[in-house]
Amino acid sequence: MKASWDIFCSVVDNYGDIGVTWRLARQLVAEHQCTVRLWVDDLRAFEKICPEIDFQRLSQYQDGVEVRHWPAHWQPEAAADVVIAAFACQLPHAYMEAMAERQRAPLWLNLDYLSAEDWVSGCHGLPSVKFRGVQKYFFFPGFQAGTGGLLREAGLLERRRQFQADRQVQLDFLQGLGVTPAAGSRLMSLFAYENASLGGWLDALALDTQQTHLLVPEGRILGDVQRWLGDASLSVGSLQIRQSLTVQVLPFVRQEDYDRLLWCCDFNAVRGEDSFVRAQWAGRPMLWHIYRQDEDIHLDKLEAFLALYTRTLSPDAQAAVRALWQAWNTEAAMTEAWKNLLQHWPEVAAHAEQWCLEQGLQADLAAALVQFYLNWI
Ligand code: TRH
Repeated sequence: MKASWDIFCSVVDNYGDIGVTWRLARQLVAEHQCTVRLWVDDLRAFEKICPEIDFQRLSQYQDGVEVRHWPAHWQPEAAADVVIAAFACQLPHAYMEAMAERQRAPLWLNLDYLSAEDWVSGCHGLPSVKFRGVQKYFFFPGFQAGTGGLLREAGLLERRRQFQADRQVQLDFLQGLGVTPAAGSRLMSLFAYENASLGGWLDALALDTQQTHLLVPEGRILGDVQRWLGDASLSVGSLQIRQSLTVQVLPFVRQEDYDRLLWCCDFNAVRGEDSFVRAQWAGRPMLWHIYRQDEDIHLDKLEAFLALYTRTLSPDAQAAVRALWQAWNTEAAMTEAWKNLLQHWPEVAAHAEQWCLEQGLQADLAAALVQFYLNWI
């Protein structure tokens, strides 16, 4: 009998928590034939990335996953063989009791945040706390050997390459979103938190000799885009042109379409955790807006990733990527940093594909979880 899995997702803010757990749940069902319940406390956030979700239903099936609303008042439920608390969320006490009462204790894991820091491989898989004899373990995603790897569905990179090799398929997809990029223009996507340095970047794009078509899914950066354009009415569907720059606001699309959007673009600005990984699978140059944490500890995470990501670039290209990412994440001037990156474009573009290939050689996170369970039993 295949193992049963319970994945608990508490939506703190934004879409990363549900984005990651939904991807994982689907993959465990589709590729490992697991029985999966995904417990989510905010189905409205879920609906944004998967429009089929009916936020009023307590229980529903989507892609073979049993999606359960995680209620404020927990009703008794039998515990599964494997229990995943995503991003250190606190399980209902009664559920923990149910875990302890099982004849055979479940495997209990905390699926942690993604980080490229060195300590991650040393902590991955270590025991954490115990509850009435049930041991919890740390499970860390990561970029290096010894970590739990990254979420990557089977055949993802092949599908991405086929899509990128077919210009017509891309144009049809973009047309479905109401996007018609001018021939020869640079297509870019922008998904970010509020960022005071956006204006300087948009200035550089507007004054560039090459045309840019910038696609902005609705969200937190929109206020900064509005301010730069001087158009407070900017909303989904709006298209504005300033010199060489066309800015178009897109609706928030379903997760699969967001992937396709990333695959279409020559450059992707992404944020958080899940879109950051998806941009890497797109194999295109990118810019990461990291989720801000207290005492600036996110800057150490940024540095750790940059060190790993840029290590095979030439010193000049390395400095250019580093300067751009640091400016974006410290809200410093972007104009010169962007112009400098353009000087190294061919190298940075080739490197994005190379990095994707290298990361694609690792075991993916769902497979690593299943293996961890098999080793544990
Ligand atoms: O939304 P985020 O900022 O989530 C963040 C991070 O995960 C962060 O680490 C976490 O601590 C915080 O939430 C609470 O960024 P992220 O991780 O990229 O998640 C966005 C999800 O939304 C991702 O699954 C992609 C998806 N998405 C769509 O499905 N459609 C869209 O149009 C867009 C722009 C995104």
